[in-house]
Amino acid sequence: MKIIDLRSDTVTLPTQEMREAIYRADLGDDVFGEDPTTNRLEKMAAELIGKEASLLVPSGTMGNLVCVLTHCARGEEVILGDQSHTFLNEAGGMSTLGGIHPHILPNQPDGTIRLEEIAAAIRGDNVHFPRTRLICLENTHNRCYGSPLTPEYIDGVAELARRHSLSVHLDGARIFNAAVALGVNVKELTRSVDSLIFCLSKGLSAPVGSMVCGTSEFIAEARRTRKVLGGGMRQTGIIAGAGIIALEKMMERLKEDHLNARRLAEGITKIPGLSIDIERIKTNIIYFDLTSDRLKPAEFITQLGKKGIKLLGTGPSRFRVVTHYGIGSEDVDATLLALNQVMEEA
Ligand code: TLP
Repeated sequence: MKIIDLRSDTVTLPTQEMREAIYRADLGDDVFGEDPTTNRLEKMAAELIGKEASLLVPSGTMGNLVCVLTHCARGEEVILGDQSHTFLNEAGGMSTLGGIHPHILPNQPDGTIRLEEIAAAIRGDNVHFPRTRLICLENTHNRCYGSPLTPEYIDGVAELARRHSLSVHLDGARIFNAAVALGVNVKELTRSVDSLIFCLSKGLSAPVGSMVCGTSEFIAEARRTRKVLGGGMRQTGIIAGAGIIALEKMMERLKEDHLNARRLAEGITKIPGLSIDIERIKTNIIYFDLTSDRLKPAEFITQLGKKGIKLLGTGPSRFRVVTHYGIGSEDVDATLLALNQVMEEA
């Protein structure tokens, strides 16, 4: 039976070309800065994203942590969304390892945080308060239905940050999905932030790796922070080789994932017992709810699993589905058929 794995775009397997690039990669010791393939990837990534320099890290989680630890000292405060991946899903790394204080503000349904709420949250100079140091944004916003933040919004936050001598970090794990969905050059989404990460291992299908991007000075410091976290790796050309193919070849096709997500979402609107807010589907992430009480959520997942469909439960009766390189148009049809059958059989 064919397995259709919709749990995440992290499940993507490397393409044949990536496997060949891994096999052929020129290698050296990256802690000495001597891995030629990694050096090439870091240069490429920085140019593509419009920053002076970049740094390969093993994961998005480490990338965000490296950035937060590089920007902030112990006792300083980070303003971030209450639905952000960094707040919800990164094991509290900033406070566990950095003594950094997260100050959460509500994410709006489109993934933004209201400017006036950010402005009101920035601390004044008072001995009672932690010092605000950084604002973090997320684009696309995973928990907010993969919503893309616009260049205008990001620039607005950055302008506010500048006025208060704060920095802005962007968790751009899926930044290319945002650029494709908005039809803008990715540099428009990154031009005003001080640092960002993006992931090679999600929609771009590389097996491992994320890139931290910023000024040369910031990246030099981030390299030290990465070492502290044990993220200084050796012959990383093995990872970078696939990463280069991800940047060269895998971006154009992200629009297919968005079309497949849209078609899947439209199909779900027609299935009795399931509910979806179709207007919110703009990239490759879908959330929908089970509204029928004929089926328990756990049973819903089990029944779909028996038909080869894997999805993620993300709330009491809420599910997440993510389209990606491993999902073709025929898989969208098969998923809709399975969803219909499971609901009819209930
Ligand atoms: N997200 C994963 C899970 O952790 C939920 C997923 O399947 O979506 N930022 C964002 C916005 C992310 O969605 C993720 C991964 C990360 C950072 C962390 O990346 P990794 O998994 O490489 O540490």
